[in-house]
Amino acid sequence: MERTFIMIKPDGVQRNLVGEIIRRFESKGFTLVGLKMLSVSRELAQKHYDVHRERPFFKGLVEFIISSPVVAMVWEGDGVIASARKIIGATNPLNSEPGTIRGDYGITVGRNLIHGSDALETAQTEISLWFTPEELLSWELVTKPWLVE
Ligand code: D4T
Repeated sequence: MERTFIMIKPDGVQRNLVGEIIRRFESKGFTLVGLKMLSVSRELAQKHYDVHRERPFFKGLVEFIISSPVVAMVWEGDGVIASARKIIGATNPLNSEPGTIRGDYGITVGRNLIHGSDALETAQTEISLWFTPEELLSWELVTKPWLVE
């Protein structure tokens, strides 16, 4: 079953949006299989954003991610990776559609509230970077027959 890594960034936590963000994924019908709150180490933040290491915003991005706790999650369901990206909205919140998380709550790219894996391979890499296998649960929603035919 497809899984994706989702992180509520420090701004999402500080702005009391944890419940609202989780609600959107729950309401959609995806299954939460991993959840933890943590203060991110510089090493983990740098590894997570390694593809952006040479970009001018890299240093500020890492400082931001380690500045205050985040909520890390793994969500499961068919098509969850692409669907989560739609629920999250475009990278720059000024371009995100209303109804998306960034579109409803953000105004600037450096405070865009949430991260979601962008493809199958990155999802797998990020899940194993942020979670141990023991921290991930395999379980089935009792409502599944009412969500999936
Ligand atoms: P993440 O990875 O956080 O889900 O964001 P996206 O996948 O939507 O966008 P990204 O990888 O291009 O950017 C990663 C991260 O860097 C921040 N950022 C980005 C920034 O602070 N300034 C910038 O100019 C850009 C392009 C926001 C998201």
